[in-house]
Amino acid sequence: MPHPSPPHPPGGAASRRWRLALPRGRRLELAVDGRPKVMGVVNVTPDSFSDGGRFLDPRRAVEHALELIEEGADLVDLGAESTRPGGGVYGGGAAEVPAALELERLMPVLEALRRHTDAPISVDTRKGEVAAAALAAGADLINDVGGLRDGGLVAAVARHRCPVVVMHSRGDLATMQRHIRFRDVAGEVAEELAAAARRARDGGIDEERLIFDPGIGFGKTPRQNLLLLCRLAPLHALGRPLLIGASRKSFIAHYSPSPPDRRLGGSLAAAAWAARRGAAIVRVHDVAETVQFFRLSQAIAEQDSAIHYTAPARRSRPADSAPPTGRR
Ligand code: HH2
Repeated sequence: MPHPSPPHPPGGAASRRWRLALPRGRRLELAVDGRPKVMGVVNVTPDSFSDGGRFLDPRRAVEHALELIEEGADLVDLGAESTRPGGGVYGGGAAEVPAALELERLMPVLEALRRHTDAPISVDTRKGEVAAAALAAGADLINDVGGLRDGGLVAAVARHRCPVVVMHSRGDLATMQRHIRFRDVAGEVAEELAAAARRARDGGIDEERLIFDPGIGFGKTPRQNLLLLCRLAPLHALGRPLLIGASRKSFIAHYSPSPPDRRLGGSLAAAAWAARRGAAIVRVHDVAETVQFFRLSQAIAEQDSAIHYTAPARRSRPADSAPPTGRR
């Protein structure tokens, strides 16, 4: 008798879809379906933890962003300030960058990239002044690792009616890895993101513009990062799409010592768990490899569900143990 399918791993989130409106009438379709959208990282910084200095030249940064789109990135994330936390396993934190310098690095890249592509462009910033200028220059969404603590940023997002990634973190970058205390990390992160959602609502941002992110590596121990990847249910209960950014982060090296540019295996393992637990977007440095990973995972899964598995036979010699009639 045919068996419907072999047991799939437990813990998959219920399937859901969202259509987020982008500026100029475009849309970003997101879903919980095991195949997250891939956000490619472009750091226009001298000091980012994994690619600092590589794309500080605006031409190189634009070329790199276009390469990532060519490789299959669904959206790109431009950042002009490193947000590497200080303390713990992370060493010294990144230096805080004044808005004027962040804009000086960002704007030539954003403006040129906007002329070359219609792909969604996200800008990774914590500052209202930078968010407002970026949105006026054609950015499609804001990625705020500050969790909507800057009133100017909230106002800019509300005015432009664009999506915003609201990432969880506590305290400031310099100290967040030093005083880490959670009793129930996923539950508390979800509660604090719900508080950010209230700040959004009070500042005039519609709920349907929010994307939540637990902030892997931001004020969390390596084990807490694993716990978050395993248990996204309290964040799903907020009812919005989730983004996970685990790519090349230091917790990978905690379990498998390696420099940032040798953490692809760990990054893919984390992306796979994020997908399995229902992330709608993964933020990654290695776009081609991540896209290939998800395409193959999906192809294997589809093949797997097309196979008619047979129940263990009750006869003394089951049919599928008969000697092969041809070469295998
Ligand atoms: N991580 C980093 C930066 N921005 N944004 C979101 N939403 N989620 C993240 O996990 C996240 C983020 C850190 O990575 P990177 O940009 O490569 O490094 P740096 O901050 O040193 O530039």
